[in-house]
Amino acid sequence: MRGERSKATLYAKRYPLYAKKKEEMMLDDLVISEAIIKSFMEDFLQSIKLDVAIAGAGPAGLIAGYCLAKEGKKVAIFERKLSVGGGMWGGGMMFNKIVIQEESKRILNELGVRTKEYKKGYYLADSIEAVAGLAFQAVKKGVKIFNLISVEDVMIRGEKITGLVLNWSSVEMAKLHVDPLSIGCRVAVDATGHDSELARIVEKKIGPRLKTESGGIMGEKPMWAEVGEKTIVDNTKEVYPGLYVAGMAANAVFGGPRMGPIFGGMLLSGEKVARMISKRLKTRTPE
Ligand code: 48F
Repeated sequence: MRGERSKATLYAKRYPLYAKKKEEMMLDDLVISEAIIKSFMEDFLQSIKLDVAIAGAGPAGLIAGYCLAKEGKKVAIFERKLSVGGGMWGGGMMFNKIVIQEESKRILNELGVRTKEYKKGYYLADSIEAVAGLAFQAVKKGVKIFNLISVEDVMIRGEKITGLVLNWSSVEMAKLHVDPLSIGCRVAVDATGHDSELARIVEKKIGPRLKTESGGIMGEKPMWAEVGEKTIVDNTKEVYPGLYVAGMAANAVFGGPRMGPIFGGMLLSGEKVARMISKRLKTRTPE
């Protein structure tokens, strides 16, 4: 009480214009800090053992997380950047509109994102609205998104992915020599986009043992929307025991073309990977 009184007196002296009446609540900077630290730590600890760990909060990772959470799975997404949404914000060449096809329109509409027919079979959406809708609905369904955290390695036990190895992106950017921390998962998803970073890590660490034709990463092919949008769904699958690829990472790993600012395939790929994983987790005993 004495401390509170002297704080109030000091405040009144320094900032007479803003000094509040005694009965008004005063904001305590330390309470703000404590609230943030405690709540973050609780979330992080809750995520130390997951059903599904997703690397990358682009459109494919976000929709995969949303669909898995809808099925009651404990899922977290780790995103390197400050913002989620990956390559969706910028539409095509910074014209912030995206195009989607008939089959994937229902996914955006389920999230409350508006779509407008441009020509038969082509729909437009505002890229900002699309990212906001994806992120908001994923979080509301129970997906925990950790931004500013990069996946820098994987854990492999008995020829199966059992977890992801994480570090602050700032540590990575500053090239600081700081050891990471690990989280466990029954299944992991590489939704890191063009760089297919998780599959790349597996290839680098244990050799060409991916489920691709060459055993290694086949590499993304030149732009071709028609083919890219089809192959991305076919290429969404398990690439190493316990590791699935979704979104652009799927085409990068299995050698499909890129497709530019048409995003229907990303959404269908995220939805497909969630369906495959849900089925797998239902039929197998906890690993
Ligand atoms: O690149 P990104 O949007 O991948 P996507 O969900 O969608 C691809 C489209 O945006 C576009 C396209 C459409 O035709 O081709 O490129 O497949 O999102 C990938 C996210 O993963 C993050 C990255 O910052 C981005 O937000 N990411 C990449 N590597 C890591 C990572 C990592 N090692 N750890 C954590 N996040």
